[in-house]
Amino acid sequence: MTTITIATAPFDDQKPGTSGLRKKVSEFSRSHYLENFIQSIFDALEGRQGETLVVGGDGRFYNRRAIQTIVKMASANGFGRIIVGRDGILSTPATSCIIRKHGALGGIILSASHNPGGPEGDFGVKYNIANGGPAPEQLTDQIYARSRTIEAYSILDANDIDLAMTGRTMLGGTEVEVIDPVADYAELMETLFDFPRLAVLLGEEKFRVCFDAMHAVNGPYAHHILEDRLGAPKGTVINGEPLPDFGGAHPDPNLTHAKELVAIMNADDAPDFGAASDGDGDRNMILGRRFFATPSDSLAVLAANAHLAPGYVAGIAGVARSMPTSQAVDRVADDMGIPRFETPTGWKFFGNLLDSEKISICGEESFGTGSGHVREKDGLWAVLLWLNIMAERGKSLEEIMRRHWRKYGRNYYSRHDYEGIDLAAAQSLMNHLRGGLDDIAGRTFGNERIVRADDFQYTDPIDNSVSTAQGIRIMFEGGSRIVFRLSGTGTEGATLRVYFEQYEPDPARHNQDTQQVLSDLITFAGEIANIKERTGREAPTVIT
Ligand code: VG1
Ligand code: CO
Repeated sequence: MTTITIATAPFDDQKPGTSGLRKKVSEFSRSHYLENFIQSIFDALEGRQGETLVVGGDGRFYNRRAIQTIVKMASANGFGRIIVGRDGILSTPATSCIIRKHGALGGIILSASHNPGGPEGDFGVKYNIANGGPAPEQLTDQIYARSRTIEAYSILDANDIDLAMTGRTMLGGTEVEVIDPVADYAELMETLFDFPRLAVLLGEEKFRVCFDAMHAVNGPYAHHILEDRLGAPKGTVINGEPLPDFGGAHPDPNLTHAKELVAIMNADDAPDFGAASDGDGDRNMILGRRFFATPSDSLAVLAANAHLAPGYVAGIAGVARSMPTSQAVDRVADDMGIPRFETPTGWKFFGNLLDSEKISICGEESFGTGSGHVREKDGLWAVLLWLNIMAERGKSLEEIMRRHWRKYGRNYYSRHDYEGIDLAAAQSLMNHLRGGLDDIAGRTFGNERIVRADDFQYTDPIDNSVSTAQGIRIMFEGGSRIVFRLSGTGTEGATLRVYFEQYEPDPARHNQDTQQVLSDLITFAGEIANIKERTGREAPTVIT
């Protein structure tokens, strides 16, 4: 087996976004495109000789092909050991767990998360560092810079490895180990949650669960943990087989895309608890019987009740949420007297806070929640924590949520997405808002005064790195907010996200329709940003 060096030329569009590099499969499968990006990652890593690299993906189209290429390149680039999930499968949280447990230098996750898959769909590459978390901005900037000057990449001239069988083989001077994708992760979950108690709950005929894996990566994890380990009846997990095109669906766990689960949970004989996760298994949607827990509310409930699970029995150190996430969790932190942090969108910003143990629980409005057990958001973890809380409380999900609102008040919350709009129009909309910030502050809207309008900027309290232009915030006296930002994960045109939040302390007013409550804010946002005129859209594509 020999290492060969192949001449290449830079692509100018390999800038990682909110969560790695995402492109259409047709772009990723162009000659040298994947190889250039992988070599750029390796070139940006110091001291990789002899180190361990974890490689896996969400099973989408092009996953296996890409893994064969990456394994041969990692060997040629001096990695001593490569750990690969069987059949190329590793969820994002499991990859984070495996990097940490096996002392790897890092890991490569092949996923475009909740974006559709298949030959016409999307593909993506994320690099995670030794703490198990997404590469911080300084590193992704270096990777991007390298991709602009790359002239060659190294790859081993070798046969493909057998991904179907677990076990070890040598590839050149590198040991390649194909592992069971679920085992390490399941073991970690068992240390965090009361498995015997969960087994009693899930084994009871009067408590039923439906978990929709959306034909994505979490199928094998959910089958193993919920059905095999905890004894939930077969059929508890639906759409449990990962498919290269996710069965033609959009593996995004929200009320729009997880239609099958939503129908099941709205039926007369609905189960007690429903959940779905996304393409790479890091997101979660939580449903009760005919009841939807918003991700922001779910985060607040998990923070307030985590101590009921064995892994968090000593209490939590602090919490963090991404800036657009509702302030519900802030009220919990203030009540508990623990610190809270507000970070830019993207899980990478939680890494330093978790490493330094300033926080234990964190989350995003985009169906992401997690804790210090790994350095990624974790869909199945959220499900198990909810179930552990429900087992201890002995109450329905809706009742737990309503009690929470009675104690803390309710943060009505919604996000409106305008997907696939013209990029130039989207940028000019944001620039226009940015330019008008000074005029916006001090204005009155209805009964509420705007107390502040700014472009969110974050200084990491650990390494003091500064991230600017993270979204326009308009903040009202009573705590209401409107946030505007452009997505950093799309692959077509631009996606405008507008986030709305309004606080309601009075329990007598906790039964209202969310869009109705927020309607004045929604109208105001449309006017202030000229959304219709600038995007040409009458209404959002997706409302969550
Ligand atoms: C979106 C979400 C963000 C999340 C990111 C990655 O980013 O808003 O909260 O961290 O996706 O999630 P953006 O830039 O499109 O708003 V995942 O599960 O797609 O890796
Ligand atoms: Co995801």
